[in-house]
Amino acid sequence: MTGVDLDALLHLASGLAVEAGELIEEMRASLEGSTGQGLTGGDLETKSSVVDVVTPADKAAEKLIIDGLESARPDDAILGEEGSDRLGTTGVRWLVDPIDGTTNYVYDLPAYTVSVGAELDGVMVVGAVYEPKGNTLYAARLGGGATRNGQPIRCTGKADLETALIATGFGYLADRRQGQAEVLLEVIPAVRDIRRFGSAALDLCLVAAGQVDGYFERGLNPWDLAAGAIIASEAGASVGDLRGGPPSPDYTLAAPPPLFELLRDLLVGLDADQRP
Ligand code: LIP
Repeated sequence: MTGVDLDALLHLASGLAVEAGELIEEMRASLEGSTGQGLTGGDLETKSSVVDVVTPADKAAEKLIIDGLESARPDDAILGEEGSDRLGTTGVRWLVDPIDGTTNYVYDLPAYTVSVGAELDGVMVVGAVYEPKGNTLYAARLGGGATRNGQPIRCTGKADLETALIATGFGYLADRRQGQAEVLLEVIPAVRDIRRFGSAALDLCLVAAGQVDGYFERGLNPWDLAAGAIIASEAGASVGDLRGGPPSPDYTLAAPPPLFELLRDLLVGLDADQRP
């Protein structure tokens, strides 16, 4: 990983995440005004299902971020949720989710974020997640620890299931949600409680900050999890799938090491990554 200044990558990711967050907040008023019924009342574009919506703010925020990346680092690869997909020659690939938690954005609920992460030669090296409603920036670079608004953060040391507060999420397809709910039916009695915030990037940052003990979800896209995963791991959490690999669309699990194994064993026993 020689020759790439990770601090410079993190500075770029953080600046663009905050700028995009400010843009989507500015856009909210005009978008709501255009529909007259708030964003939920308008004819929003959909993707994988009728509940997988995309707004003009998603697209505008992704354009702002991509333009900024291309201006600063024109030879990097980029993958964005709203269609950006370009190859690069530097070994750096950016993974961009312009609004993670789009449903929350549409309903004006607080938990939505802008997520900008970068991998170098396939290894996540920086992550920036900005939560505009709370003006909160989570950030990390490989080997540099994790921060929230510039202050160091650490995951909890939770080592038991019974008192663990666990975040999770559900997909856009009904059969996927059915399988996730069946798993949750077995998890809920085993833990303190469940939280469903609606943004994977935020869930991972809350693990990093010790505001939940663990998080799991099946079916995330690479851009959902990229930045939050390194923020959680730099805050001391184990982050991976259920089979000894890195976090992936198959499964993403994040928790302090003792709890990670307990949750993994529980989820493997439920075939949580084998369901639809
Ligand atoms: C969201 C994820 C969340 C998941 C939602 C959705 P999006 O991403 O961050 O964890 O439960 O179903 O996939 O679509 O808002 O970028």
